[in-house]
Amino acid sequence: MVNINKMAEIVDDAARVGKSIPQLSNKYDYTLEDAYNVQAASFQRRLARGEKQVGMKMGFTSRAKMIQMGLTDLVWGRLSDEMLVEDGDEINFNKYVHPRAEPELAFLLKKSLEGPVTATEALAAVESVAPAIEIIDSRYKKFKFSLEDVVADNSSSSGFVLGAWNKPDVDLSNLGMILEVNGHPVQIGSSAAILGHPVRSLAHAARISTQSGRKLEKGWIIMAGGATAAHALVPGDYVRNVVEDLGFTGFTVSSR
Ligand code: 0L1
Ligand code: MG
Repeated sequence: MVNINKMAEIVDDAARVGKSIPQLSNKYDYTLEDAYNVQAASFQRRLARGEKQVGMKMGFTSRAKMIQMGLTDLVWGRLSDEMLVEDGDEINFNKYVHPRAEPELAFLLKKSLEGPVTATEALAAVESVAPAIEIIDSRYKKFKFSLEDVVADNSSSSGFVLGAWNKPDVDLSNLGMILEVNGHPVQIGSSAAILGHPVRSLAHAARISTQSGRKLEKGWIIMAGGATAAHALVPGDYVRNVVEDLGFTGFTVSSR
């Protein structure tokens, strides 16, 4: 028997204190629809604690990510204001289970976006675009999960870092993206790896979010998804995502 609220409590507690849990699918037989309901209920617990939804993340948008995790479906998750890590700030490794970083692009919306929309219509709703890093942190032991498990766990969403906002008049189709740790490239990719063009990811986000009952809101931030595989973090790392024509953003991992 699927108990959405109980499952939501389990993943939310694990995320709140940064502890690992067994996969929910070891104990519960549940569908993808149930998994998104668990995600919604778990995010509701964040809202009840005073957090605010500020956007949405798209996941598994590149082949490299799909291959790394062995899953092939797009997933999405919800972003709260509490997940924002200021550009140049420090994160405490001990608050995470096993954090990883992904080089991404983020879109800021100047108007709401209701799907389905074309990529051109999606781009017309963009106020600005920024180099970004997603900090993912699966709450499951050894970063192993089924599609349902990862969706229930807010698609591993944990933090996001944003660089300076740029006008969206740059050609976003094939920008070089380098994820560096302590000045050394650890992942090299292109914005083209994000569904062929990152604006496609935004159009998918509008469609999926609308289908699930909420359009994308004006002022929301949409994380387009990783352009490369994710990189595992350790204390002492200074992580940067450098994006051609857009600039860079970064953060430090401490163990305090
Ligand atoms: O691309 C992504 O952000 C996917 C996140 C979920 C899977 C993972 O934890 O790697
Ligand atoms: Mg991501």
